[in-house]
Amino acid sequence: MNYLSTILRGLAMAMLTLLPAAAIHAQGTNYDETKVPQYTLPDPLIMADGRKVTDADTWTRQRRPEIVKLFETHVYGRSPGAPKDMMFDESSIDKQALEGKAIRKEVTIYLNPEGTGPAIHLLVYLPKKAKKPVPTFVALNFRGNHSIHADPAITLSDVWMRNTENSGIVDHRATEKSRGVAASRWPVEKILARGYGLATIYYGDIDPDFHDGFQNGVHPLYYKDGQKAPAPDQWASIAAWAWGLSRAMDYFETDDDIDHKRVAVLGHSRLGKTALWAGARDERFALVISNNSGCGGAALSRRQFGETVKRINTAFPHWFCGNFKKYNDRVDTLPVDQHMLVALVAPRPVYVASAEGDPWADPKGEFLAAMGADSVYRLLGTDGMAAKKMPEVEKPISSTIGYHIRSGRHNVTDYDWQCYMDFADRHMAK
Ligand code: GTR
Repeated sequence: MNYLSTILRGLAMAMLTLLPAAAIHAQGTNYDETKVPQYTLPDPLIMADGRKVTDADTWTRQRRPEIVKLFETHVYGRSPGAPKDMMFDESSIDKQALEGKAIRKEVTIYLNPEGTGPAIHLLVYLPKKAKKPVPTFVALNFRGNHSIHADPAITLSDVWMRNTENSGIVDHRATEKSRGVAASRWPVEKILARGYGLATIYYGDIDPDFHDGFQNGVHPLYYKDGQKAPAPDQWASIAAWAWGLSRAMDYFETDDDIDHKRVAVLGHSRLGKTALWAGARDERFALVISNNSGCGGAALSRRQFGETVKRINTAFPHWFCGNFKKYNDRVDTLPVDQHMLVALVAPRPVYVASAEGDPWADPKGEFLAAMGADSVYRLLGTDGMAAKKMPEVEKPISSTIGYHIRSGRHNVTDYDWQCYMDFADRHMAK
């Protein structure tokens, strides 16, 4: 009974906070462990032609690219490379931000020299007292850069955003009242005090999160003559957001204050799915963190517990590539499952986090996907995941594959951040 009420409370809260009406569902959702279908996961160490991968070189040269391609073709879609002539405009730098504790930079990333198409606004905070380039967390945000901190000097976003309650968003645009509305998820001062930088972009700068047939956002910049929408194996929104994170990395490589070899990419929920795909594709990210990413993120699709592939493709037709829809009613035929996404991060440290009151994201499925990457991590000479079964609440596992489940609902909390920074201290040493 207790568990049930935690589940119900968690669900209700999750729906109330972020979700558009279309995402309110639950009917027919399976939350019963005994009703999880029998399934066999594809083995990350068996090539499509049946050969067994027994050495690191074969993984790196053959199997890894094969799996990347499978995810591109069937799940997220192929993305273009980096634009040739990007421009970085450091539009503001304040060396006395946050009462002298921080350096704040705002950088606009233009995707071509004409500055046409979306402009991506990157907000960076660095610890003022750093003597050398700082390791940095980068994460997309849901409600605009100005929402992560009440700092009045952050430029207010002026692009489309979802009307969410109590966020000061009026007619899909941020207002002064939106400042700091998401601050509880972004412990900026604590991050800086521990010697890390923090960089963030509003995800809607890259592609607004509604289905318009891919007319806004970055997709049209890459259409061939006459093309009106991505092909079924080309990028949709999650792949575009992940691509945007790589553009932030392009900028970090030019900024001497940031240690671009020690950048951790992090994301929550749909942006956790995005962080995993970004980290899987772009090996410049040194560490990858998935916070409550669920279906299409860290959770195994084959379990069909909580949100399913069919449900996500129906509620959010623009998130995954066209081909992913083919698996709505036959996830067992997917050539990949999400443990292979986690495995693509190997041997770099990866952290998967769940919340007890977030059954929609299938905590157990998230744990099993993290564990399912263990064989690859070990093949590559790391300690993989130092657990065979799901740990108790708030007992983090801090091997190269990290994991925790905490109490509470679908959210990003100080506890999560504390675990991520401990994990980064350990695996991305300063
Ligand atoms: C939900 C969706 C989840 C998760 C969440 C979020 O509606 O079903 O997969 O991504 O949104 O991003 O907050």
